[in-house]
Amino acid sequence: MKQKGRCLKECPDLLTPEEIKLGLRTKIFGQQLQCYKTIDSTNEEAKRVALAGAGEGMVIIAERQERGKGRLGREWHSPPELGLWFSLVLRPQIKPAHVSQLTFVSAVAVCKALRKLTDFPVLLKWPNDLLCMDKKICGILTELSAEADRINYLVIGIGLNVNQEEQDFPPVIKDTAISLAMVTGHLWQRAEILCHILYEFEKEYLSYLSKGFSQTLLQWRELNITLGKEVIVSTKEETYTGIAEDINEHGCLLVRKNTGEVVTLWAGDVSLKPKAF
Ligand code: BT5
Repeated sequence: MKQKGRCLKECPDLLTPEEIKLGLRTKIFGQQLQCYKTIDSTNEEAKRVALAGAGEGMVIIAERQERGKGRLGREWHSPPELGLWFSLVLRPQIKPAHVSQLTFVSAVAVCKALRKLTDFPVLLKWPNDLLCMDKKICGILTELSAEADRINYLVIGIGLNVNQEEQDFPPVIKDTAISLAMVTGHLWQRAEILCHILYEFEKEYLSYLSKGFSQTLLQWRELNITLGKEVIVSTKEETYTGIAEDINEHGCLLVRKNTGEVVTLWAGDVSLKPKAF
């Protein structure tokens, strides 16, 4: 029996519009699609096409990114033909202040898609990481163009490690990164995974637009690894430890510092404090 998404020797792992469209079950997401062999960053290209008028649901995908990026200009390692590096153009009619909610909508959607595909307990780490076996398997980068009171467009970039082996990661992330193949012990067909993700993402997005953020939050709370844990918080200004108590309706993390003060965290890096033995 063919396992979902499993890569068989006789079927090459192609990431072409034809291959992707074969498995697409969405109405909007990915119906317009541009595939590149090499690009600077799919987020950058998505912003360019959005500026030129690309409609909601346009997907930009590349085999390889020369300048794949994370938050704060950090590098996203995007080697050729081993991962899914793609970006989606969205034009939601929501307040610009609510834009970070979309990062959570996409994280929940990708997490659900991967859990359905692999049966592995993929977990969410605030604000934009997906972890498997305590290592990062996927990162999400949301970028926004807005006026004071309305969104022009939003780009959500998703980087998912799929078929890398340990030696494919550079030394700097070798101990903290993992791929689907490393977790499951076999290679995957990226086009099929992409179709699953786009399907879950569209469902989650439409449900968010009609029902609001509260049900995303409920799901995020169920799938996350951050809440209730002792965490180390690093922001531009300071580093401190505390307990991650909850997230609020904007997706901010509420951290109780050891002094008792509760901090509302809009951005920053959070790592789980290792337990002392
Ligand atoms: C993120 O940033 O996790 C967001 C990554 C988004 C990448 C996608 S790929 C498609 C689209 N186009 C782009 O140019 N970007 C998006 P952040 O939380 O800042 O994490 C970045 C950190 O993750 C780096 O500093 C490394 O430590 C680590 N890292 C880099 N590449 C990685 C990889 N392939 N797997 C796991 N960790 C990685």
